Amino acid sequence: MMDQRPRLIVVDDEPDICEFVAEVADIVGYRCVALADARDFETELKSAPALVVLDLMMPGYDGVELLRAMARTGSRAGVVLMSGFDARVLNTAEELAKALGLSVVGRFQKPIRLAELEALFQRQLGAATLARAPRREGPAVQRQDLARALTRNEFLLHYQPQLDIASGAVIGAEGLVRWQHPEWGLIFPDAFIGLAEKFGLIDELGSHVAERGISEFAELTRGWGPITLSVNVSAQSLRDLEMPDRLAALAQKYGVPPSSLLLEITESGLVGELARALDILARLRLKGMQLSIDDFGTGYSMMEQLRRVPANEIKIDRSFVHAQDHDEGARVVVQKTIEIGQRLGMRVLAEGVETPGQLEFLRAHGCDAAQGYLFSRPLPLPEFVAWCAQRRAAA
Ligand code: G
Ligand code: G
Ligand code: MN
Repeated sequence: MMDQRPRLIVVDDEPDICEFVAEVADIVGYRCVALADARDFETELKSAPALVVLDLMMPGYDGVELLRAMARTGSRAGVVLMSGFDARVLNTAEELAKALGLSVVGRFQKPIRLAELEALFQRQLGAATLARAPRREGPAVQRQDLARALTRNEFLLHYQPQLDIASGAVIGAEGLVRWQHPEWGLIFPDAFIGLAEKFGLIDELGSHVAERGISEFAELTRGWGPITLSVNVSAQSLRDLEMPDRLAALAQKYGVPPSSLLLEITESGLVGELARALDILARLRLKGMQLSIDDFGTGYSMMEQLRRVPANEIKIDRSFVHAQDHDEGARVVVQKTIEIGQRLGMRVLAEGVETPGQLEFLRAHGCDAAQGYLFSRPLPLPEFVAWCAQRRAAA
């Protein structure tokens, strides 16, 4: 039988890297071709790979030539760039690839972390499978697909740990929804949240996610002491006046203190009917739940958000956390956000922390908490349980 798995090509002159990438790709579900020598690259491109992972700098050849070859042959593969050089080289290569009409889906500075690579491959695999799903006209996912998935209970949560920076203790987790489709495999939220909103199914999906999260979390953390569960709230659900009562009832049903629930709100939640959104936010707090401002710093007015949302936590957007390495502006935003948040009595959490350097910077500026691939990618429940157990045993 033909191997139906999407193909992935990795090109790197370091055999260890090739092997590492190939192993991760295989576990996630790709058929991988590893090339230590770039001469065979164009031949391999003919097999229409879904992903191409490229080292930018190889003896006698460079990644830029390979990018040109991809453009010349009209390749539609997602490109993942790797480099041992600093971030600026990657920036330039990424700009070039985009200018050539290629789609850059990831970039890595060596050393490459397993968690990051695995997360990227999984996400792309879901997208590749959806793109190839036998489809009618119209959007890849239709209302009936989502409605059926709700009745079949196909939405589940992956959990990503959140750590106290000073003590290293696990203080919470963010629950992130995934759709486990029986044929298409694991699908990430970018591919269906917007559609659920459009089809008017987002409130129902939100309730599903909340119930699943709260019940699993209650079971999991029994006897652990205080730990919080964060869930993302769609901007649209800030029009759903029943939401605070529904969440409070769920907390009660599963014996979870409402204060262990953190609802993550983004700025877009405040652009609709403001009075209604504020009514809902106020009542969530009055019922004992906590609020977190997600993606902080990316909105048009941070001050306005801080004034309006009775938040307990600010999550610094990962773009600022990453740019910290090479962008003074980003460093200032991070420092000032920590300062302002703490002055206003909020906890400040940095998201998307990927390197020890980023963590050190955050620690040096007194940031409270962190979340990111440096610690763990979002994990399926059993793996999250194992991760926490190991972490607690090591402490
Ligand atoms: O989980 P990922 O790893 O892919 O998340 C991508 C985006 O999807 C994030 O911006 C996150 O806020 C959003 N998201 C994840 N889970 C949920 C959810 O349960 N509800 C809503 N509305 N958005 C979610
Ligand atoms: O804030 P929001 O809910 O948008 O963020 C959640 C998203 O961030 C999810 O897609 C999750 O998989 C992703 N994510 C979590 N940790 C990291 C990280 O360290 N780096 C990057 N690039 N993404 C991360
Ligand atoms: Mn979030």
